[in-house]
Amino acid sequence: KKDVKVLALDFGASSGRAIIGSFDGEKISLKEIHRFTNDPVILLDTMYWDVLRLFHDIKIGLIKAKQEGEIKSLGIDTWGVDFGLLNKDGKLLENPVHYRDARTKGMMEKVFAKLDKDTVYSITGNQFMELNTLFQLMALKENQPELLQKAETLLLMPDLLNYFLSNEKCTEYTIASTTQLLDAKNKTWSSEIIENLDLPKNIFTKIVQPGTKIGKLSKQISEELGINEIDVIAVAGHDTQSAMVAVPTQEDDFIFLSCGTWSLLGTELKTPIINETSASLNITNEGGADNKTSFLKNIIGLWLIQESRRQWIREGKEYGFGELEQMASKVGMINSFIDTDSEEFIPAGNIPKRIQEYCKRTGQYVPQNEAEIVRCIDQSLAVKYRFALEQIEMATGKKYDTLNIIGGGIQSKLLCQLTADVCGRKVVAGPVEATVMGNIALQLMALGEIKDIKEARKIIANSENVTVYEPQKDENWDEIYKNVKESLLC
Ligand code: LRH
Repeated sequence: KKDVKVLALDFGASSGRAIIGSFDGEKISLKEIHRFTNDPVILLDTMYWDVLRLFHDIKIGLIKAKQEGEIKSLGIDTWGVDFGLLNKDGKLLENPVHYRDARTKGMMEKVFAKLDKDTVYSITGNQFMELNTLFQLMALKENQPELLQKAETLLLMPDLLNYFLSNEKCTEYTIASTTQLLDAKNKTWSSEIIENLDLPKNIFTKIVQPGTKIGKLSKQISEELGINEIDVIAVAGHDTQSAMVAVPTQEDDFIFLSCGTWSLLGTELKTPIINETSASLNITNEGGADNKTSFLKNIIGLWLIQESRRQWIREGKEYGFGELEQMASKVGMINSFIDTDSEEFIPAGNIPKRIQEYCKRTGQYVPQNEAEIVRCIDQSLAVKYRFALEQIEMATGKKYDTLNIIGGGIQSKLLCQLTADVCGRKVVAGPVEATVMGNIALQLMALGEIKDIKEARKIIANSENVTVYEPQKDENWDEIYKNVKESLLC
């Protein structure tokens, strides 16, 4: 049997990992060789990504990979929207800033004063979120114009890390589509947006499709680490889109929920839907692999639990995620729901306190302890998933009976079951390492080992077990959903 090995480097907002994928012609098996936390650093008044530390962890991953036999290539995926700026010598001008930094406050209005909201949506088809690259660049224009003047190149996070490894500067298409600067139909940078906002046009690099071999590991790094100059492949640089490749289905029409720090719920389309309905529902069109479009809602996701956990650690109480879910499943239904995407939950800080204040303000039962807070988050996410699902159905005119959940969030059985119950649909959960699986499959496609995405999905379905959750009717979820929707979500 054959044994082709590639290295996936997957960076989430809370942790990263280096995983070797081995393909024997039928199945992909994974071996995690390095896992590390991704800890943003607040310095003075700015929240940064610790990009040097992340690059150091790539190097550790590469060193550990040496023990695994011949590796053909590597691929990197990260979260969306964030970037680094390079000067004329190709050096980093400033540490990349975290999308949760407050610099984008009020920047939407500033952008819309120059180019109206409808035009921006009709070009990009992107959901408006203050954290999008467009609004981050507006913040730079307003407050650090000298930085933009000095910038010769803008590289989004996966492209920046690819550049550090290979010296090649380019922008991968799926990550470009998270910026709100891309023309969704032409798949090119939008000169209309760039010119109207007076952004420096020259900083944007050429766009390459996922699956492109962009270069080799640089001589300098291969000498430093004592490894071969393997291929550096642009996978779907946007983690959500690498994950999409791993949805274990052979259907053309399906609903997915990519469940990690963020929850991305939507469907896959051949071409973007950009019309009045999608605009009024603020649904995003994101570029995917294989020229597909992901038509989805960005929902705040497990960030609420991750950041609550950090808060409890700050208070001297350290719980594991599994432990928190166990505690929450013992609580049973409580009369406390939040709109998970309410503004106050975006910045880092004391999320449990903000949840309690929200429940008090809206006249509901106030969760009293860690277990009840997690229960409230899981119930509220499940309600938000149904809300998003209905919006996607409204905009596509289709009905979907199964929800495919992929990513780390499926480790919470409580969340999967609640989602099935509240949505009244069957949930198929898996694979847990969807992003890594997709990243690996895209490398194998670039190497000519896998034919296309359909084959990749079949191989991945063959490689991983899924868990099915049937909707239970132990609560009157239709009624509860209707009440929460009317009082909190509309
Ligand atoms: C998820 C994600 C999501 C958003 C956010 C910034 O990791 O990529 O799709 O773009 O991060």
